[in-house]
Amino acid sequence: IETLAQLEAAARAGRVRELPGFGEKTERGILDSIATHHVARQRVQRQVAHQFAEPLVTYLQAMPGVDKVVVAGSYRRGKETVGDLDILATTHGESRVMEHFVHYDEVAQIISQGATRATVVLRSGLQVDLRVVEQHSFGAALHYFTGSKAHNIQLRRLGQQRGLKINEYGVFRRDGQWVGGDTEASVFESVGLPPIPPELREGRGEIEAAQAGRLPTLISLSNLAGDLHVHTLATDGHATIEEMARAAKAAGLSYLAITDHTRSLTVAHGLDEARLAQQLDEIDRLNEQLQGITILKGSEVEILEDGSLDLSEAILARLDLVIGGVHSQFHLSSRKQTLRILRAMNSRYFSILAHPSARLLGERQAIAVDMQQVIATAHQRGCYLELNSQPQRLDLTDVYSQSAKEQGVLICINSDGHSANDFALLEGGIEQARRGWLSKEDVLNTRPLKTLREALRATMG
Ligand code: DGT
Ligand code: CA
Ligand code: CA
Repeated sequence: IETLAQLEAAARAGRVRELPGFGEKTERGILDSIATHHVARQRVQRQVAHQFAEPLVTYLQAMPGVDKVVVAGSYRRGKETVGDLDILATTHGESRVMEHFVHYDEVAQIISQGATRATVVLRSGLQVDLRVVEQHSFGAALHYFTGSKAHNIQLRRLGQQRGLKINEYGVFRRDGQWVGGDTEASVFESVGLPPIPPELREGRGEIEAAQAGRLPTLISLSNLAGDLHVHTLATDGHATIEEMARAAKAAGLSYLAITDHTRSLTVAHGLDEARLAQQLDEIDRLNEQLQGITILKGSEVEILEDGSLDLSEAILARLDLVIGGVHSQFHLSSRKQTLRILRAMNSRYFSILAHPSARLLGERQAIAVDMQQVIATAHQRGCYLELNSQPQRLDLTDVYSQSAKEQGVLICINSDGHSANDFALLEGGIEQARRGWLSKEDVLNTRPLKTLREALRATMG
């Protein structure tokens, strides 16, 4: 046995316990360690990291002598997955925050522990760094450890051009004189820039945009007027249409499209034309009863392997919108997959391309599709691309959202909700939209109902 994979295979096959000096318990121990090792090396979904970060921050903040506690790194930049958590804290007096940190109940392993820095691994496998920094360095440290590395390098270069040294301790003149770094804003100000939102700090043009006074006003959750992709009990959802509508209203939305799956997606009890027609009647009934929320008629139509849609034009014509998605045949060649999707988008009734890459984080790679062609087709055809808020999807991704925006293609941020609580997921979609430089204007479902209806009608027939 020479590799970890071979060891794992042998332990799984029960061959380790047969060795002299090894038993079943050792074998199980080996398998557990390997599993932990795998988890520790994997990137963690943002939402999962959030579940571990929040209580840890609360725990640290409750410690006497602790002032600020902030999670920096990719987490603060809103990335859809994080490698580890980078926490910064400031303290006063005799704080024992490091001791407190390494004794946190969830800590499985202490990797290192010093006076101002410690690294631990939580039981979940998530690694966490804590750094205690001086108050006057807090902004510089927050900037440095928020990253990204590409952004930091660019900013440091700007500083050098002005004779300034920028590091995690502050901003310094050549003679060593401290000129800033207590706040993040002071770091940006030292190089003549306005503050750049963490979500944009990927070294993809944000510094140039800031210099030119052209940073976008990023979208926020309160800008969303509705959600155009949810499921109900009729297929794989867990709530009725009415429950979903009431929950959408409670979430501050003014319209909601019901978009259940179609017949070919048998695992989700997809609707055939007769069941969809029944649903449309029920929506008419509910719209007469409900106040303060409008239900739109939609369908998440299967894009079949040849790019045709799973329902007849006769029934599609009765809808307010058609959202088309790929849920099968993930392994087609790039040429076939791209042709398939472009053909679907060019259908007579087609409003929004659902979760364009079909990826499931940690589970399924993105399909091989030429996303630039998809964006160009959305532009020509006059349809929209979804940014799906499911934590495992979060797709369209940041780079393509930015590209769609540049080409004038509107994005639709949807929950793809399957239960009444799922509207909370929209926050995650908004975070990714911000990483994609999107403003309110770039997002279809920030429009009031009347404008939205016009925009959808243009895609239908
Ligand atoms: P992750 O953890 O893989 O999701 O990504 P980050 O961005 O959180 O990266 P991480 O944890 O390695 O480091 C946190 C931040 O610290 C990073 O975004 C920028 C800063 N940093 C780390 N290493 C370097 C470096 O070598 N140079 C510079 N300028 N900054 C660095
Ligand atoms: Ca990190
Ligand atoms: Ca780190």
